[in-house]
This record gives sequence, structure tokens and C-alpha cells, in this order.
Amino acid sequence: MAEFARRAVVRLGFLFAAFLIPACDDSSSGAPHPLDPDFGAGGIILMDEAAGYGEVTALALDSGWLYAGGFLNDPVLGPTLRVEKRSAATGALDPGFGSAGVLSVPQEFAPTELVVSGSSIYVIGRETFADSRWRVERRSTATGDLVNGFGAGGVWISDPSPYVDYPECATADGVHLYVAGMDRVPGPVYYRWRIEKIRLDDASHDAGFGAGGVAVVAQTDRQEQAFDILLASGSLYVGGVSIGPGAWQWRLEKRDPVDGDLDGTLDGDGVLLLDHSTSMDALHCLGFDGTALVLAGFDGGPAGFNERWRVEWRSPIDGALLPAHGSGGVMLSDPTPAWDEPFGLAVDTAGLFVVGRENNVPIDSRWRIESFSPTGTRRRVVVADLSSSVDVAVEIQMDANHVYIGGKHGRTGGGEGSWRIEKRSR
Ligand SMILES: [Ca+2]
Ligand SMILES: [Ca+2]
Ligand SMILES: [Ca+2]
Ligand SMILES: [Ca+2]
Repeated sequence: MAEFARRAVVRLGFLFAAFLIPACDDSSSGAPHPLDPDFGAGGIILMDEAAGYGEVTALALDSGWLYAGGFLNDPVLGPTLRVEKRSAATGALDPGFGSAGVLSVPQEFAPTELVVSGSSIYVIGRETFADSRWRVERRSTATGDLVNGFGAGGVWISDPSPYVDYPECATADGVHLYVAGMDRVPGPVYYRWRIEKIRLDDASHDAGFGAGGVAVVAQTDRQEQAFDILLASGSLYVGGVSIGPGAWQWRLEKRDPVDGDLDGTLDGDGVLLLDHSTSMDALHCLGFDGTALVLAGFDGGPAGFNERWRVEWRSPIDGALLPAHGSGGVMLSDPTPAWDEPFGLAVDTAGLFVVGRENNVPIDSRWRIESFSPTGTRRRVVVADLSSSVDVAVEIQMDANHVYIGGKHGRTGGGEGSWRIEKRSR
């Protein structure tokens, strides 16, 4: 899920003074996970600050192409949706896609996920104007053009309430697209967990899923928001946060992808709630290595209000921790006494990468990458203080030999960030 979207989650104002530790220079020889010199400029694609502020919020990798989606506040066009199609080998733009490899559409649309299926790329996100709505665009991977027949002119909209509604994540199974996030209802409990299942060809709802293609978790005592969705081992997993009363918890659901029903093999009722600390805890991303479910997010630390990275390996069947992984099924990382938080993961049978930020204070943070063996031993940590302001690794994709990481590179003088992609050796 994208870092910027999560800002909408109500947060408590516990902020810590900057705690300065030496930045790691990952450009030196022998550095962990070195940048690939054949990609971009020395392994990096960084947009010039004059192009406007923006952020990579979604990545997809397919058939040797890397798609990067995000937003850009263009000085001339204003807020634009931006999707790039690049060679995964070199980072070169594909001239056949959009305009010289870049799709740039002036609209208030912040993508949170890119899904490639067949010859289409689905751009999933939220319209960011006042009464925001769920929006999915189906576009040709060859040209970037909208594909008619999907929704209205290639665009599907879901606007469940006259308030702020937005999706955070999506996945596809070749026939359907599953989109999850939240809708908002009036009153003190206003974020509701929401999943919609639509056809990849025409965006029509699958009437057999939930109620008319929609599953909503109604609550009277808490608000809940889905941040990641995963199809694995024939089940649909959705992870996120459950807030209240008095507790922030991780929430993991297991559902039947056909009818959307909760699957009671997970924790008895299909829902696993994990209140890791006395303060804020949120589950941000999910993965599956073929055997274990991998969960990454943050917890508030033993004394609370000192957020740290938390990775867990759990059974896809009943959700139990897998103690042979990490330390009793868990790996923690608390690099600073400030807000440390992961946002993305990529996993396969050869290992796991988790990306995010450390030391989030009002004016600064650092780009952070951790890698793990298949059994959860931490292999390496890369920390890069790219700028004197906010640097955040948001999304990651992985192939056999490399990882591709997108996010935000802090700008001169602070404020919003610049669009950044990097490619590193596994
Ligand atoms: Ca709305
Ligand atoms: Ca808690
Ligand atoms: Ca911390
Ligand atoms: Ca920084």
C-alpha cells in the first residue's frame, strides 16, 4: 500500500526528536544489495525537482517490463496521474507507451496499485477530490490507452458513500480483480473494511461474491481499513488495521475467493486480530513464499509509542506463527526511537525483502531495506539517507536476480518528495 494514502489514518501526535545515527553509504564497493549500474543512472531513476513533486506509489513487473505508477504535481498541468513503462533491464522508457514511455493524465487520481493481466494494466486508486471515489482504469500495456468495454470507456468507479472512500490494494486471478480498502459512513465509526470483486474484461460485479460483488465488514465499535490483499493456496487474504475501542490492532482475514465468505479455519472465525502493543499497531503488507504467509507492518514497541518494523511468518491454514522462521516466527527491527515503519514486501522461495522508512520525524526520514533468508534470518540491511528531508521506500517488485524499489526522495528544503526508482542486486 502507498505511504501517502495511509496518512489519512488518524494518528496520535507522539513525535520524537531526531536521533542522529550515521547514514550508511551504500554506494561503496562490497555494499549490501548493490545498485545495478546497467539500470538508469547508476541503478537509479530520480526525477528532477523542476518536474514537480511526486512519488512512486505502485510498481508492477511483467515480461521484462517495469511499470511505475504514482502522482506528479506538474508545474504546468497540475495534479497528474503518471504511469511509466520501462525496460526492467536498463530502465529505458518504452516509446510505444503513452507519450515516449510516459502516461501523464491531468486528473486528481492517486494510484495505490498496478496489476498486469494479459495485455492490460489496471491502475487502481482513489480520486483525491473532496468526495473521493474508488477508481480503476484498464489500459493497454502496449500503448497505455484506455480499453473500451471496461466500465465506462475503460474506467470503473465505485462511490459507496458521499464521503471519502478509497481503495488501497488489488489482486487478480485471470478472470476477476479483487479490490480492497475502505468506505466511510457518518458517525464516530466511519472507516469500514470493504472488498469488491469485478470482472477484468468488463468491470461487472461478480454477483456471487458477498452481496452483489461487495463484502463489507460492518462494525459498531471500531473502524477498520484494508491495506493489502493476496490470493494464495486457493484463499483470499486481506490485511490491515482495526482501530478501537482503545486499541490499534493488526487484522488479517481469510476468505473464500468464490463467495467471499470468511473461512473459519483461520483463528476459528476467519479473522485474526493481533494487538501487539498498548499503542498503535498496523499490518501493511502480505506475501506468500509457497509455504508461509508473510506479514509485515509495525507495532508500537514494548513501552508503546516507539514504532518498529515487525515481520511474521504464519500458517496459511490456521494463522499460527511458524516458529522455525525468524525468532519464534517473528522478526523485529527498531532502528531508532522514532517512527520506523515498513510499507512493502516481496517474497519467493529464495528469500524476502521488506522496504520502508526509519526515523520518521516531522522533517526527516531514511530509506530502509531489509533482506531475509527463506527461514527468516536477517541477511542485510540497507539504510540510505538520500536527503535531509523525508525519504521513503514505498513499493517493491522482485525477479530472480534483482529488486526494484520505488518511493519518495526528499526534496531540497523538505516538503513533498521526488519520484525515485532503484534497481538492486538480490
Ligand atoms: Ca465518496
Ligand atoms: Ca495496540
Ligand atoms: Ca522506533
Ligand atoms: Ca532524509
